[in-house]
Amino acid sequence: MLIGRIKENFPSHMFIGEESVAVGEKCDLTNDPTWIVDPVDGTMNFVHSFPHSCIALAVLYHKDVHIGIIYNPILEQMYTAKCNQGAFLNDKPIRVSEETDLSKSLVIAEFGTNRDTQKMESVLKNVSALMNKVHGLRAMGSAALNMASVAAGGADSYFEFGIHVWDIAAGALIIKEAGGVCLDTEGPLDLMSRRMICASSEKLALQIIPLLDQLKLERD
Ligand code: LIP
Repeated sequence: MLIGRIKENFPSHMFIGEESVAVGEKCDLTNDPTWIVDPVDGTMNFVHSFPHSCIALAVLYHKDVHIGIIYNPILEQMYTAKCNQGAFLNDKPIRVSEETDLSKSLVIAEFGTNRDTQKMESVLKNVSALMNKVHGLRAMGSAALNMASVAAGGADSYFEFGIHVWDIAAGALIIKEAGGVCLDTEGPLDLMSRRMICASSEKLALQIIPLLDQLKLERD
């Protein structure tokens, strides 16, 4: 529905959508104006009526995110950002926390939904590597809302191996506009690399990265 309505107004634009890729469409990020759509992020939560799922939408041009929107329709929370114009929750400005000390940080270490043995072992290694080094660990089941929580200062960092471009594109801009950082665990952010860490500061992200198991995954 979203893609159909947007196409009526922008017929030449490109689209990448979780559901479109699931039915065989290409996941090809070019320099063209591209809308990246995840109609339901946190699907497992949605199925269980756990009110932590959302719609995530990003608009990219030359592979840079220019607009990011994450909307939780259950709790009526709308996170938005435009490039160089700040980040907002329901039109009120948001900002990342000022925490830079890992031992005082609330870190989101998402489990994911893949039950592949290597993936599950990697998740457990990361949880056990971090458990006694952080103030608290969380996993709430929506990549986009996890990023929104870091942007709004409710959590200090979130990382995951196995996410897709539609899970993180909108959040990447919202985090940046809220003053935080979003990185690949092996360098600058790469939206297609299937791994990402975001944090209130680079200083905090760089304390977490060396503790993580670098799971190798096929790119989007
Ligand atoms: C899911 C995420 C979840 C993450 C999974 C998956 P879906 O998205 O939001 O937090 O752990 O890797 O990407 O499938 O619900 O859109």
